[in-house]
Formats: sequence, C-alpha cells, structure tokens
Amino acid sequence: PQVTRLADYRPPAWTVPAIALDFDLDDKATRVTSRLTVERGEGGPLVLDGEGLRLISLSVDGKPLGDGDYSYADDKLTITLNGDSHIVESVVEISPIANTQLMGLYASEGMLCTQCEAEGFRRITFFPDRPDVLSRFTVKMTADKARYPVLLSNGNRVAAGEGKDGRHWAEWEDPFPKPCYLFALVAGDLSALKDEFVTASGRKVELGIWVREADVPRCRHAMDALKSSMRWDEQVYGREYDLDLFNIVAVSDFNFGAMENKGLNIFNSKYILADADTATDLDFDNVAAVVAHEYFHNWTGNRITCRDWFQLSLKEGLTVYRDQEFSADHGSRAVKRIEDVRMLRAVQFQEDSGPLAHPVRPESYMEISNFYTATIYNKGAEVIRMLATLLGADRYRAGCDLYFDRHDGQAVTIEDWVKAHEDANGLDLTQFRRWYAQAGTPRVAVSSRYDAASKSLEIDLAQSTPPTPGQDSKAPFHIPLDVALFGRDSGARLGDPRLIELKDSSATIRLDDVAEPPVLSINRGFSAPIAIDAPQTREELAHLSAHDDDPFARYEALQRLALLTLTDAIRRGDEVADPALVDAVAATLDSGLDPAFIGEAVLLPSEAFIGDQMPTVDPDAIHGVREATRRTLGSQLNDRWWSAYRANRDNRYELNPEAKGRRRLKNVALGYLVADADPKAVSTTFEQFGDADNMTDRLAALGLLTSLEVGEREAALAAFHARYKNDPLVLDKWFATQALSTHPDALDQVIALSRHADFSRTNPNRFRALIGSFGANQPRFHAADGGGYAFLANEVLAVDGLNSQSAARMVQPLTRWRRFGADRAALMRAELERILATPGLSKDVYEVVSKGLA
Ligand code: HT7
Ligand code: ZN
Repeated sequence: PQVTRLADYRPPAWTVPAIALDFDLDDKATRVTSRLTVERGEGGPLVLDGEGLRLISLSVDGKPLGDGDYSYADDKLTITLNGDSHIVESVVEISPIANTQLMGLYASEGMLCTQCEAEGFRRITFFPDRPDVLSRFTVKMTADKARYPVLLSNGNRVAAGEGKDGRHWAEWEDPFPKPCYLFALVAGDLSALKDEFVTASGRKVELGIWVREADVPRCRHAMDALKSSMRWDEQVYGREYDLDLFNIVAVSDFNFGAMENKGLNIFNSKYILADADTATDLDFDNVAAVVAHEYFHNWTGNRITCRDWFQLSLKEGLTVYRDQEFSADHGSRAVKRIEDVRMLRAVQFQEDSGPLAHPVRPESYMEISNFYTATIYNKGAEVIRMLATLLGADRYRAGCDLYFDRHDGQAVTIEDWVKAHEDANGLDLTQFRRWYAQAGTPRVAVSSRYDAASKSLEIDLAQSTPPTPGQDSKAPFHIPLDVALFGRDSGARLGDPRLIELKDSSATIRLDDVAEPPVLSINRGFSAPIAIDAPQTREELAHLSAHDDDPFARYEALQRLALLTLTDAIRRGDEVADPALVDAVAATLDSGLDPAFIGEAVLLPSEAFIGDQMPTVDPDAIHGVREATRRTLGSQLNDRWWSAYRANRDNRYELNPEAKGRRRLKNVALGYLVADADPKAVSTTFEQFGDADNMTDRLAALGLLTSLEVGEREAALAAFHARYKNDPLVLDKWFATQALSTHPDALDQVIALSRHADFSRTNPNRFRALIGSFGANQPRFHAADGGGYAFLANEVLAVDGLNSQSAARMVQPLTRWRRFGADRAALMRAELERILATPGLSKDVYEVVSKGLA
C-alpha cells in the first residue's frame, strides 16, 4: 500500500466553494447526483476521489463527458479542465445495505446514515476528499415516506414536500463552509427528545436527539449533558453555538464513539442511551463526556478544522482536553484525573513503547483510520494540559482567543495553534513543540539530598526518552513538574507547591527554607505524561499516601507502593504481600476521604500495568501474585471491607456524584471480600446481583461471579441473558464480562460465545465486546499454549473482509510480542505472519501487522 507523508503536503489543485447533492435514497441502490462548483487553485488536472462508485454519468458545464474525456482508475477520477471555474456534475449509484465497512452511506437497523471522517465521503460521491477543501453544502434527499419518515442533514431544513409513489423529500442548507468529512445525512423511522437552549447572546437553538421511539426516555441524560456543554463552552472558552438547530442521531452500528458532523452529530447508541436499569455509572459518565466532546468540536474541529490528517490531534487532543475539563468541573476533579491517567498509562504508554509508536503529529501513514489512537487523542490532550499549566489560566485563554479569532473558517495546522499561544503571550515555545514531533514516553530519574545545616533540598533530575520507530535519538523535552514537600516527621506540607520546568537533559534544583527533613512529592496531578524513576522507600510512599494534599499524588503514592510490593514478590517468586501495603490500604479506608476517591485508590494496579514495569512480561506470575495480594488484603482487612460495604449500601438508587462514589467503594470492597473466598461474600454478591435496582450494582456482581468457579456463576449469567436478551447494549456487557473473566476456562467459553446466536462480526460494539475484551484479558489471552493468539488471529481474518477498521483494532495485542518471553513471542509472531500471508488483506490490517513484525 501507498504511504502518505506530511512532507508531501501541497495545497489543493482545485477548490470546491459549493456542492449541491441530490440523494434518491434506497437501501439497495441509492442514486447520488452531485453538482460541484470548482475553481482553479494550485492548478493541474482536477482529481476527485471516488471509491466503489458506479459511475452513471459525468458532465462539465452541462456537456456530457465521453470515455476519452476523463479517467477513473485506482479510486481517482481525473478530468483535465481548461478554464478557472467550472461546474462538474456526476451521477453515481451506491448500495447502503452492502456497505459493511460502515464508512460512507450505510444501513443500520432499517435506517440510512453516513460516516465520512476520515475518508468516507469518497464512498458517496466524487470529491477532493481532504479536509482543506471547504464547501457550502446544499442537500436534497428523497425517500420512501413510510420507511424513512425523518430526513436529516447538516444545517437548516429549508424546504420539504411530498413526491410520487409514497416518497417525500427535504432540502437542507448549511451556511458554514465545511470539509466533506463533516457532511452527514440520516433517513429513518425516528422519534426525538426535543429541548431548547438560549445562547449567551439570546439566540434560541432547537435541540433534538433522534432515536427509535422506545428509546426516547433513555435520552434525558444525554440532553442534559448537551445543554451543560453548551453553557460550559460559553463560560470557559467564550464560544457560542452558531446554528438554530442542533441534532443528534443514535445508531446501533458505528465504528467509533460518535461523530461531530456540523449541526448533525451521529452517535454510537452506547454513548446516548442511558437509564438506571441498563447503564452503569461509568456509562452515564461516558455519555456525558462523549456528548460534550462532540459538541466542543463545533469550534475545535468544525469552525477551525485541520489542514491535513497529520494535524488530527489539533482537533482531537484539544477536544479531549476540553471534555476532560468539562467532566472535572461537573464531578470529582481528582477522580476524573485518576481515571484519565489510568487510561493513558494502560493504553497510550503501551502504544508509545511498542512498534506502533508515533508522534502526536505523525509524519506518515498508510491508512489514516489507524491513527485515531490514544497518542493522537489522549497524549494530545496531555500536551494541551501541559501548555495550559505552563501558561496559567489567563494566558492559556488569551492564546485560545487569538487562535479562534485568527483562524475561524480555516483549515490549519498544529503549528498555527502553538503560534497563536506564542503571539498572544510574547513567548517562545520552540522546545515545547517537541511534544508534537517526538514519540515515546520520557522517563525522569529523580533523586534528592536534604542538608539539615542549610535547611535546603537539592533535587537531581535527568530525562531520557527511549528510541521509537524511525526516531533513534530524542532531544530533551520541556517538562512541567509540579512539586511539593511534606515533613517526614510532621506530615505537614512544607511551603507552597512549585512548578519546576525541566528543559535540559539534567538539572539540579535547590529548594531553601525546608524546615525539616522532607518527603518529595513530584509530578503531582500528573503534570507531565512521563514515567518517574524515583528511589522512594515504602515508608516514604506510605507517608505520602497518608499526607499528600493533592489527591492524585496520594493515589499515586499508594499505587507505587503496591507496584513495588507486587514486582518484588514476582521477582522473588513468592506471593507474600508486604504488611506496609496492607497498612497503607487500611489507612486509606479509614481516611474519611471521598468514597469515590478511596474506591479508586485502594485498587491494585492492573495486570497490564504491572507487566509494563517488567523487562519481560510473565502473565502467569503477575496474575498469581496480584490475586494472592488481593486475597491477603481481603482477609487481613475483612472487617473493614464489610464495614465499607455496609456503610455504602443505599436503599434507593440515585444518580449523583456522592451516590456514584458510594457504589464504587461498595463494589470494590465486595471484590476484595470475594477474592478472599469469603462464602458470605459470594452469597451477598449473588443477592446483590438479583436484588439490584441499577446496572452498576448488578454488573459489578455479575463480573465477580463470572471469574469464580461456583454454581452461582452459571445461574447469574443465564438470568442476565434472559432478562436483557432484547437490549443490544446490555447484551454487549454480557459478552464483555465473560471475555474479561479470569475463570480458568475463559478461552473455551469465549470460543463458544463466538458461535453464539447473539454474536455478530458486523456490529462493532458486539465484536469489540467479545473479541476486544478478550484481547485485553492478560492472563487468558496469553495462555501459554497460544490458543488465545490463534483464536484472535482467526477472528481478525474473519472480520477483515467485512470491517477492516474493526480488524485492524483487534489485531493490536499481537503486535506486543517483543514484551513477552521467547515461547509466547514466537507464538504471537507466527500468528502475525499467518495473517500477513493471507491473500486479500485490507490496507488497515496490513499496516498494523507489517509494522508489528518490523
Ligand atoms: N472525530 C470522530 C472520528 C470518527 C471516526 C474516525 C474513523 C472511523 C470512524 C469514525 N467515526 C468517528 C470522533 C471524535 O473524535 O469525535
Ligand atoms: Zn473528537
């Protein structure tokens, strides 16, 4: 496959100031007539992208073109034009029902919808499918009225009427020029939850969330989140919504979370539908975060878009940062930060240390959809967070204001974003730009010396970043480190926290007026997305976990203490938990802090994260030691877990941060009790499973039972299936729970589930629930005989012809073979080689697998 390179970027040869689309919709054969106004840009022939289109007719300025007047090969339609401005009209036919890739126009549960980012528009009509071509869209759609009573597109509906043979039509106009990846259309039998929002300047906006009629009551949470997001963007970034209408549609078959099409967001129904019986607290939080994320794109992505796809993090990193801050402002900031950092470490740090590592602004790709990664999204958000930290709130806002003023209506680059912050604040961010250009997670080694005579502390810092593909050596990063000191004896904070800016490879920082021997707390709040190597003792970590006044740092200290204990035990080959860890967990349980925080802090690091800290990952040893430590904590703190369980049980379900925090701690406590095989805990879990008045509690109980070898396991799984078999989003949880189970027979059970009548390879949610979850099940996926690897590879091959994006995502766990011992590595490589040798492989999977083997 061809490689696209940032260095080869050239402005468009032709621009398209206007496009008029006419859709004659039908699920088997849709006819698309497009009328492009094209204007000469850089010059050369007009080259339009088009993939899988059946060309029916083509004309320029009203004159039909014959075979010799154009060429259509390798997904490019080329026409030589002599003037500076022309009208190019094409008629094509496409088949939505045959579209299993879910890119372009496709059918989902009887409705028709589109997904155009990144390169789906070329599967609808001929067009320069690149984000720097901005056009005014007018759209006419005609469809059978009974099957598709609702017809939606971007912007405002300007006309509608009845047609012949039971058909009807609607016309939509979007006043804002946009790249074609933001085009959207929906036709279906939908009902709306409607509401309205009055902007800060007093404009009324009609809001609608469109779903199947029965699902309307499950849209309230999403609607409330939408209205809060609109207000938040006005208050925090000074950005108002700009159309009179904002529609959201939920669909069941969707490759991703959601899509920010101008004025017509399309969502995976998983991120819209929520009620107590079917959605967990995490689901509710995700709905609000994704609704906010897509709404925020209206300014960061739509009004100002990307020049090319190498700039993807310009909109995605910034919008993730904005949605993270929105969520932090609407719940516990500390817990939100803990969750975000946990996700960053679990997914992005792994990516950054493996064969698919790439900079936040990549330099090349084969298939752009492989670059919707944790690096672009989550590390991109961390880079914005560091910028905001270094600048402070006012200067960060000044930089954003200048960016919006300067670039509204344009397709721009990450460089333009950084430059706006420099110009607004008279700064030089030359070194900071390396965060966009260099891949890899920097490590900072920290050591410190206290001098009692001068009451000063010297901190030695040294940064290094490991090589990543194509980047052997790295220049030093500009790293903001939030630092504080705590008295070793008093536990009190000594002076104010400080922001250290590490710019050189190494530096020594001297802190004066340190009244007593201190314990150093560094990278508080995770001020930089790095790994810290600090030779801190267990006592120091326990001290910080009890005294640090930054909740994130407190959590981090306990996690590092747990990590030390676990990795030591694994190295020693025994399973004895350190009493210091037991005491620190007990102290955290007794701390009286927010239950939501305690629930997060007392969880042990995940098996994957423990593996990341070891030179070679040994999944069995990690699983054995982690489980033994959970048992020890369960038995030694048995009374405390029961008290936490009982104290946080509520009589009646409520959805607010306090109630969610209590549910969290209660279910974490139950997990420790079950880990210790307390028979009373198993029966309590089964009771909770049956009696729960909400999905959080029911699913937590099901998850615990599913990993046990007890009779209640099968009973609970059967009851859950019977109760929710007609609710696809809940059935996904049933599949995922079994795929994540650490039950010794999990692989056989997952293989059986892949043949279950309810399993599907064409529905990405269902496929991800079973296959994606199993790939994340470290002890069972990495079964020593390679059965997990072979199963995953078979599934990747089975889905590739249907949905290559799903396939490319699922194959990724196999690319980490270098991190495992020789036997497992050989088995994983063999599966990658088998996949690579398969004829007809998609470009998506080819890119991931070939890079994974390199
Ligand atoms: N901007 C959206 C990206 C997206 C996407 C990308 C590839 C294939 C399918 C897709 N659906 C949506 C999502 C977002 O970040 O808001
Ligand atoms: Zn996004």
